[in-house]
Amino acid sequence: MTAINPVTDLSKEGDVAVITLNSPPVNALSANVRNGLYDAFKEAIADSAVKAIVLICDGRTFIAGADISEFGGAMQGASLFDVQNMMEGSPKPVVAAIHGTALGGGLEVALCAHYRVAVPSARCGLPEVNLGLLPGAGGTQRLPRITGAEKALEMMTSGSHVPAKECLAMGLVDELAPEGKLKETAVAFARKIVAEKKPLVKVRDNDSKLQAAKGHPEIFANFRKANARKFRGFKAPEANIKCVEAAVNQPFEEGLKTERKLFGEVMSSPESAAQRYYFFAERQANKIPDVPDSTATIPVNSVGIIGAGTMGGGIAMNFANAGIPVTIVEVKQDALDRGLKVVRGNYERSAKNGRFTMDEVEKRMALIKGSLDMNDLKDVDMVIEAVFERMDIKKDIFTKLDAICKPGAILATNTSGLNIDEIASVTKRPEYVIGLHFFSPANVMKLLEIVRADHTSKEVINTSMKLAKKIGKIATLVGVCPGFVGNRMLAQRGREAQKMVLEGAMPWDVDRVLYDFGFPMGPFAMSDLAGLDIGWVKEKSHGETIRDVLCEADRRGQKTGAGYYDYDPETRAAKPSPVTEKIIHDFVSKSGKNPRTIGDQEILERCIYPMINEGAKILEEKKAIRPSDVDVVWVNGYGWPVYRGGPMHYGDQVGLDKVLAKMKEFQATMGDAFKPSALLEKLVAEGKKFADMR
Ligand code: T1G
Repeated sequence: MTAINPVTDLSKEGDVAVITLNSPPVNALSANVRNGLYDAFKEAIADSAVKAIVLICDGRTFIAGADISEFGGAMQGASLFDVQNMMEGSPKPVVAAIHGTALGGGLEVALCAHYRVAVPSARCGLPEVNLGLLPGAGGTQRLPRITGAEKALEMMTSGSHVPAKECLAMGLVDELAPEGKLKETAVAFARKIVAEKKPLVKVRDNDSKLQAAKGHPEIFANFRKANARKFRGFKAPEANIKCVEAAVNQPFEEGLKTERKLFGEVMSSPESAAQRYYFFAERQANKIPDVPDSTATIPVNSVGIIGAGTMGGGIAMNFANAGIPVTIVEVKQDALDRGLKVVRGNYERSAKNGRFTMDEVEKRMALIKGSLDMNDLKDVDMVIEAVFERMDIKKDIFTKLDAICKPGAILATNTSGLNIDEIASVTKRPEYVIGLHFFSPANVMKLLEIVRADHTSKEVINTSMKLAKKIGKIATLVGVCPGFVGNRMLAQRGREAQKMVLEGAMPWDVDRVLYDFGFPMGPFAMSDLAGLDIGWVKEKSHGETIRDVLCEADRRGQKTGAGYYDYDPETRAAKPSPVTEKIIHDFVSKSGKNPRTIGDQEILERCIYPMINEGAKILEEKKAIRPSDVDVVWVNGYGWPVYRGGPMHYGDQVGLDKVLAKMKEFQATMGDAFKPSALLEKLVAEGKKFADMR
């Protein structure tokens, strides 16, 4: 065994050289790895005793791509292309041995080997599109030559990690090795290639799989059309599609040039900068400075849920999906039956859509038990309360749970903004009380705001963070304050959206600006979807707000076919409503105000900048650990477009000095709702960004 460099070893199994990478955590193609590969291949190729070469990785995975943390910096060491050309041009067979994930540059390296062997648990993919990029090391030209154009389009624009068995079927992998026997299988495979004088297959030379797409531009046109909604706002998907078109219509080397040109364009785009920022933001969110990963955790093998409403049912599904038995407690049988029926309906719909079998539906339903007796929760490890947002009701429930539940059981609340310290104060175990704020639909939305109360213990925090990962959630730890992080900032946007309508803007103007910005839906369309009559009491309504007037006119949103918008009875498409327009005009003129035209830029700034400012206040008050956590909340819980990174990243991209100046301008004309936070003032004064606060 020769150590080529700190992360690369070269050894020999008889006449087969084995190059082993070991660069934790994911053998990313850092300068060290590229140098190691280059020198190791050079040595193995020059060694006359070597008849074949196997490339394998130690640790949890094969190469998971280029080292994203190197992007934006000056390129050091050997170039990836030199390594790839060395491999592909090798006069001796090169076999890539894949375990874990061969992703991005990692798969592109493997595609320069002459053969690939993988264990069944391995997965391969080109997920660069998730970073706002495209495969920039020949992957856009080599993958279609193996999978055909259509499969390559699907893989490169979805970023999917394809299981090894499917890769074998596609020809992306040549042989599967038994789990745990990858190296020996790859070495034997290499030896067989030599013995049988098998050809040194260069993927670049074989474009037979591309023939089917030649002269069929409709393949690309249809693909673009079918995904237009999904790709809206993103730059990278179109660049990936263009590369596959180049693979079909251009010779390999020309296609490579097209790839390099487009790679340069997306790499320098603000969208990719935002998506790369976001990649690390999500991983940072797991790290709690004063709660190290090694902090003890409490086993959670059974969960109780109070309330079988929309939230309770959705929350229960997350645990059943992870194989954790759940007991849902309700007060009335019909409410319980209704809740369990909704859960079964959700599962059956997933089975109908082919996500899993009806057996799986029964298996998951078997893990969800209903009860009308809170005492049935006496032995569970964790209880999550998901009832009506009233403090008195929550305090009553926590008082009872504190008496019923075993010592050491975690008592969590799904409140979306009430004071958790106050809830914890009615228990004798405030250190076991925590907020687990799920987002509706709770079985779908990825975000989980984990709310740390004054007495919540580190064990309970670490347990909750790890449990979030186990049930497939992206968690951020936040502090107790009204609305926590997400809803607190949402209120800023909501306030300004409502105010601008009272000043003359139409709801659909505000929604269009936020939709064009990248949100899936604007606040008024969202209200129509949720129902304008949530919390509205007919007897107490006297036309004091536009919403009152709309509800009094039985315009309660999509469910009544009209709200802020009119909804087409057939297609349910929303269209601006002359009725609402009249209601707003009458309401504004009755208030004595003169409606004015509000420009798109003002609409955007008045909706977004107060959110950024509120995010800064949240950081000032230490209700969030870092700016990127605020961004994780918004991207995962509130539809903030990931190609804009999140409100805090967007503030940095716009320039905090501009945000501050605009806030001050608005404050001068519209009052202290726009008062800049001290942190925003401080960062601008120091010429710093939120990104400098990490
Ligand atoms: N570069 C740098 N660091 C990386 C990395 C990468 N490619 N991938 C992961 N990490 C770090 C991550 O930040 C974390 O660090 C740790 O590894 C574990 O990651 C030329 C241009 C491989 C499926 O997009 O999808 O190749 O927080 O928590 O859940 O065409 O990581 O512990 O300090 O995510 O087990 C293309 C990105 C790059 C794959 C493992 N590749 N990675 O998931 O662990 S662009 C990707 C992943 C490219 C070429 C182009 C996942 C994973 P820390 P983790 P995990």
